[in-house]
Amino acid sequence: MKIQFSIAALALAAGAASAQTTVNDAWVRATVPQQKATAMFASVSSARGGRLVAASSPVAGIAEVHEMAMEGNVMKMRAVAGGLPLPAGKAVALTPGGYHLMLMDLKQTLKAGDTVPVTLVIEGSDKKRETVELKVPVRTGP
Ligand SMILES: [Cu+2]
Repeated sequence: MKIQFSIAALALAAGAASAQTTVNDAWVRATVPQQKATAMFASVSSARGGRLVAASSPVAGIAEVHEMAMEGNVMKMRAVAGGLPLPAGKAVALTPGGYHLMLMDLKQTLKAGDTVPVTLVIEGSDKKRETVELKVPVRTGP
């Protein structure tokens, strides 16, 4: 039992050492029944730089990176074409009113205290893809 635990810990440590993307302070905004969309917010940083090119979650039919932009004098959101740039070593904030990971076609109500699995795919400048698996807490606000 003790030996198995040590091996598992070693594997985790190796995974963390090779990962170049870190995600901090992730949360998903809670929804009310019948609500079909929400968003995930987080701080994402890539050690060597890359782009957040894809995302998915079992609770959503569609997950895509959005940005807020002024159209005339109306603030609208739209998908970020070509993925979200992650400059090397610099944390990129996904925040209410800014970039966010839009979760659409929701399959269930997300209540505060729930945990939502989210997968992010980051493409490095060397075109290698890294997958980051998250367990994201659901909250009513920041
Ligand atoms: Cu959006």
